Amino acid sequence: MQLFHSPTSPFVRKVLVTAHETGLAARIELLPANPWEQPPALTAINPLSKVPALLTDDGTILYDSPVICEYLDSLHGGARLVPESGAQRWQVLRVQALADGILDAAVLRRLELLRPTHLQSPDWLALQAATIGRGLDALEHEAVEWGGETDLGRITAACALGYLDFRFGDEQWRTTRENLHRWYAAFRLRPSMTATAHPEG
Ligand SMILES: N[C@@H](CCC(=O)N[C@@H](CS)C(=O)NCC(=O)O)C(=O)O
Repeated sequence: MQLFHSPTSPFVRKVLVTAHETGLAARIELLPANPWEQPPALTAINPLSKVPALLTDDGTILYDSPVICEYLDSLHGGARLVPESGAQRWQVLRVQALADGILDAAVLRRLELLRPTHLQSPDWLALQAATIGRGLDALEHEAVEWGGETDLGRITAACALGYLDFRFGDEQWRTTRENLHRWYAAFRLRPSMTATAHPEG
């Protein structure tokens, strides 16, 4: 399998963490891509020019990260990261959507902050920050019962928290979110997380 990859993308990291958790990491070849440059090799696979995008061994094209992660989850014989049915399935998918939404807002905020200061919109930045804050509060509620087990929702949550530390490290999301803080302190040490950490800086 070939995965269009950027080391700073939290959505790519989510796919890689999933690959490690399912024992499939060694089967994935990483193809470096800067999606913002809209490289033809990537747009030929994903017309949206977003990473992650996956080309499977039989030539099937898959995006975005929820689809790729469910595909990987269908390839292994261990416990499913997305339960196949029942209330647990919908809970896991909801947490994934929540954490993906936090990431969408965080990436938008990051992009706005990369623009020249005089072009930045304080209202837009405040809107994204508010979305992230409410999302984290909801995750804090979800995390009340989280222990050492994993699933795709928690993998996505961990990648969201890792991205906030990576890009907004001076902001104190932990201060008012004791459950998340406790849970993430342990989850971030999983081999799947340490093997996929964002680069420094
Ligand atoms: N919903 C997508 C989001 C992917 C995404 O936003 N990726 C960013 C990098 S972090 C990207 O490639 N952006 C390029 C663009 O929007 O042009 C997923 O879950 O895979």
